[in-house]
Amino acid sequence: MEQTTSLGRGPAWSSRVPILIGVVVALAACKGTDGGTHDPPTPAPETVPRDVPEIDPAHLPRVVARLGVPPAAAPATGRTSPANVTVDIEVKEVEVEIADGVRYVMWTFGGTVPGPMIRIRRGDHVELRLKNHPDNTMPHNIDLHAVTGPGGGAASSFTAPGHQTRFSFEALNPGAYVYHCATAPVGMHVANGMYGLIVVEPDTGPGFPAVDHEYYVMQGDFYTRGAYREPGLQPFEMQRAIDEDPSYVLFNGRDGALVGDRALTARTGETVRIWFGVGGPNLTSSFHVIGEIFDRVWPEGGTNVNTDVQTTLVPAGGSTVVDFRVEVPGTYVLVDHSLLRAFNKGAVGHLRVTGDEQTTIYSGRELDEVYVGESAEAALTARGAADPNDPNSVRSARGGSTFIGVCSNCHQRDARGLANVFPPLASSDYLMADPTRSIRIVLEGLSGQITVNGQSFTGVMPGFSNLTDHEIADVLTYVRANFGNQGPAVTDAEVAAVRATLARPATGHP
Ligand code: HEC
Ligand SMILES: [Cu+2]
Repeated sequence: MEQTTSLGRGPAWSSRVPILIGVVVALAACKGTDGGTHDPPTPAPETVPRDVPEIDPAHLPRVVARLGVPPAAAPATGRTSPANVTVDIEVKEVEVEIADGVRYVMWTFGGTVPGPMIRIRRGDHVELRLKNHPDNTMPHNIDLHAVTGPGGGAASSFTAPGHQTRFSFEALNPGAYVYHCATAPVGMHVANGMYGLIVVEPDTGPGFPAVDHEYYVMQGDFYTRGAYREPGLQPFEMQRAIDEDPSYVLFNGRDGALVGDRALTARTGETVRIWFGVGGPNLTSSFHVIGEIFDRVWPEGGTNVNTDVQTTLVPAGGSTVVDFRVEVPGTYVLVDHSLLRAFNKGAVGHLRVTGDEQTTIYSGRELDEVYVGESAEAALTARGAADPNDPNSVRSARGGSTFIGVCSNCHQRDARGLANVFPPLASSDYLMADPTRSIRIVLEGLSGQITVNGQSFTGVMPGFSNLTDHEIADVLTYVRANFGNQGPAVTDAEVAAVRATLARPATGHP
């Protein structure tokens, strides 16, 4: 459809949405009856208005940009006329935790990944100052996709450690734009966390309609020498980056940045907006919120509005803006729907919604019954029966959750397996014979012929090295003390010792 006709820089995006939909529906209807001869002519590119007035920055009011520190979005400018906006950003190279027990040196705009969210208005004159902290080791610069001019400011802002630079630009186009460092090797600077979003509010109408919560989330891929969650200080691994084989795919630069205490929050009945960008350097994102539908999306951070979207594709160096109303309380999971990135590389965040149940929209209890079922009773009973003063009892109970979530998918809820397919863990002579071997099986997987309780199996179990030492110790303690088995607890240290003997994944990385 030639949506460009209705999408000049006219009225506010919000008020234009229903009109646009009306036009599209009407045109579709025409097509159905007379073959679509009513399609409006596509305007020649030169008629797309570039009508930002000539401004003299000296006569504009001076304001200092209020930046958004992730996951908080920058506040709306609240302005109805252009200003001369100062944006100050300091580059800091900092050693941070990328996952529990895993350290990594991030190169950052402002000390965070992503860097601060900048928010201005179309027609603003922006004075951007980049400071490179004297303790830094590298020169850096900034390329803002919102800039019209060579390199988006990169060459003008090239800054050595212990220096600062300044350049100015006029924001000609509205939208949500990525900025990033563009110093060679560019891919490495971006892979080390040097990106953020700059939002240019439209200068006509009220801009982005007001919502109750605005969050700022960016996805990036990271390339450490060690595998996902392998502890210690992990150096950047260039070959992995060239192979586009990240060990981590993360929201806001850390495994679990938006999980648990750090989850995004809202109450039922409220509207939520996520300014979502992808820094890359390599991967695109199939951005999805499990259990929600985006009521409104600005695809690619541009001017068009789409409605009722499940998953929106965001390019590397691109963005999207999604709005949705939350109706039902519970935890909603933000993911890259390329799901192994989510569940095996970290691209998971939580939105925790509190408020009254809305059972006509969603009835959680019915689903609980269907999914948990009575065969899980043993596990649930074990969890409930944990003696809080007995550490073994507590850890065995926690292991019950991992058993249900991971192992029971194949070994079955009652741990009796499936004849000829999945061997039993219940009363398993094979499991109980050798605790160290069972740790290795969980970490590395198992294939080839084995005999369990006199029955022969020739299957393939994948490894679960993504589970932490703690989770593996707990689940083995649990299965070794339930389902007709009786054996001592497995400790974190035993798991760590076995993990240390594993060959590195065969990716060619030392
Ligand atoms: C995707 C299916 C799958 C999942 C999930 C799975 N396993 Fe297995 N497991 C298998 C298969 C298949 C075998 C047999 C492999 C063979 O024949 O060589 C096996 C074998 C085993 C064995 C050795 C044989 C036995 O019965 O004692 C143990 C121990 C074991 N798994 C433990 C676990 C634990 C603990 C988990 C959860 C962390 C788990 N498995 C998750 C498929 C799975
Ligand atoms: Cu840089």
